[in-house]
Amino acid sequence: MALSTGIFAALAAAACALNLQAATTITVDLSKTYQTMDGFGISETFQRANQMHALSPTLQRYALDLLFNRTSGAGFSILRNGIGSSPDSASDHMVSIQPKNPGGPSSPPKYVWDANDNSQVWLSTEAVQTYDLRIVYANAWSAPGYMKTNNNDANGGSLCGVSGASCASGDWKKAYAEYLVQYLTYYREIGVNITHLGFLNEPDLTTSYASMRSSGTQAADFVKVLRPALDRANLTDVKVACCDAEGWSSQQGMMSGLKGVEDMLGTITGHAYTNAPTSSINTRHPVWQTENADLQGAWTTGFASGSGSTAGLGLLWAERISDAITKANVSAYLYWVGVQGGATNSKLIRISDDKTQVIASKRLWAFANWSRHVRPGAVRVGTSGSPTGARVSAFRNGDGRVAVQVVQSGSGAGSVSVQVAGFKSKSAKAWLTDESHNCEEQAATVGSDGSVSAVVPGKSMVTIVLESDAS
Ligand SMILES: *[C@@H]1O[C@H](CO)[C@@H](O)[C@H](O)[C@H]1NC(C)=O
Ligand SMILES: *[C@@H]1O[C@H](CO)[C@@H](O)[C@H](O)[C@H]1NC(C)=O
Ligand SMILES: *[C@@H]1O[C@H](CO)[C@@H](O)[C@H](O)[C@H]1NC(C)=O
Ligand SMILES: *[C@@H]1O[C@H](CO)[C@@H](O)[C@H](O)[C@H]1NC(C)=O
Ligand SMILES: *[C@H]1O[C@H](CO)[C@@H](O)[C@H](O)[C@H]1NC(C)=O
Repeated sequence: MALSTGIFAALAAAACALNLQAATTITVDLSKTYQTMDGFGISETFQRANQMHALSPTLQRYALDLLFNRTSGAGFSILRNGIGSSPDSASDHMVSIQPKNPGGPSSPPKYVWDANDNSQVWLSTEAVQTYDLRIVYANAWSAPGYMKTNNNDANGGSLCGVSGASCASGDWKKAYAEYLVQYLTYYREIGVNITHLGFLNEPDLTTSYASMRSSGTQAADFVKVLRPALDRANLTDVKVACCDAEGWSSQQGMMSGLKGVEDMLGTITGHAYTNAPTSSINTRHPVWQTENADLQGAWTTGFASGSGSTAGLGLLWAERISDAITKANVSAYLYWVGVQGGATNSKLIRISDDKTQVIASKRLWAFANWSRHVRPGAVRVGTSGSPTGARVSAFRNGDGRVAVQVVQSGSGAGSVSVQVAGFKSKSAKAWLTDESHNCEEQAATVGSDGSVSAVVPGKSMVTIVLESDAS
């Protein structure tokens, strides 16, 4: 290895001390293409954005940078907002833009807009205007209670008017569609274009917070009304997302009911709680994993070890993202919450109890390893060869750069030589995340044949980015 600076020499010495085996060759095949990526993201729903907004200006900026900055943070490309359905803002409720029944489904609507939306207006504006985030996914957990069979936005119930759900008050499908269009219109008026719209969250779960049941067929009944309502409002570019089921197989199970509205849908969305994304969903649309987290585990900042819940370790999340992308064909992977207080791993970044600190976990840096270098529009390409114990993936970005991820779950250190057919690397960089590094640049050596070599420590994630003469 031709190492020029002291730190690289030190790294090489460390690598030698680890007694490296011969380099493993990873061959990237740019002619074998898979899904196109939309990216990575988080949510600040249920008033979590209020917690961020309440921080001191310095900490607020630090937290925003950690989420959206491509050089000092994760560079997330997707923000998932919550569309309120509650009659009030008590506890962590997301208040509806029509908290009171206007008198029936065909009565003139009585919308109320506070231009704040639990600080999601502030957060979205920052993300879009300061950090150039382009994908805003607005997602309703439920319709307001008066539109539902159980007259409550919580505790399940169904939208009045979908098959098998009739109500004395009438059919609310069109009113719900127009209500969602109005929410998007408010955002458009303040300069934030919502690009994706979801009308269900975990429709397979009845719970004490905002929740609404739906089968695939019932979702299709509503999509037939929602799509034309969006088009009438000139929101033709907005993609309808469905259905954010609680687990992957549950979402797979809803697909047959959606067959008839395939043309009206834009994105298929599922969560990974009850079942992980390990196989693809049968659709021609991009598929997103839109919510997953170590919900209740004790707070940990560790990568491969450390105190707290092992389900929150960064390396585990790097592995999960890799599997969802390579096995389940996902175009996006979202954690649940980005920033909030509290002692669990339900978020990537913790606000300390005294609110004087914002603490990033290694989960954030695991996401950063993906998100910074696999940008919206990147196409996943074929690879062969992998160090023992590692997961390997590769993408060609829109700017021509090729990003290769090596997630090494094993404890053995090694080195890799990346070869891309028909692509002569001009320069290359590698970034390391492990117990002691957070996406830090390390040595990547371009050989005379254009291949690139880098060290992959045990229990680490290394992203290698190659730039060709042509790119
Ligand atoms: C991102 O972070 C870098 C490094 O701290 C900083 O120079 C840059 O201004 C930040 N970008 C934005 C959009 O705030
Ligand atoms: C939002 O979309 C409209 C219509 O396509 C477009 O005219 C406008 O420039 C977009 N605004 C932003 C901030 O991207
Ligand atoms: C939609 O666009 C058309 C053509 O620009 C315009 O005439 C119409 O008023 C728009 N409708 C709405 C609801 O904005
Ligand atoms: C993967 O997703 C893309 C859309 O992003 C789709 O066209 C393709 O058919 C999917 N492949 C598999 C194997 O499901
Ligand atoms: C991945 O995350 C680790 C933090 O553990 C960091 O050291 C490394 O630089 C990251 N890699 C990239 C490519 O961002």
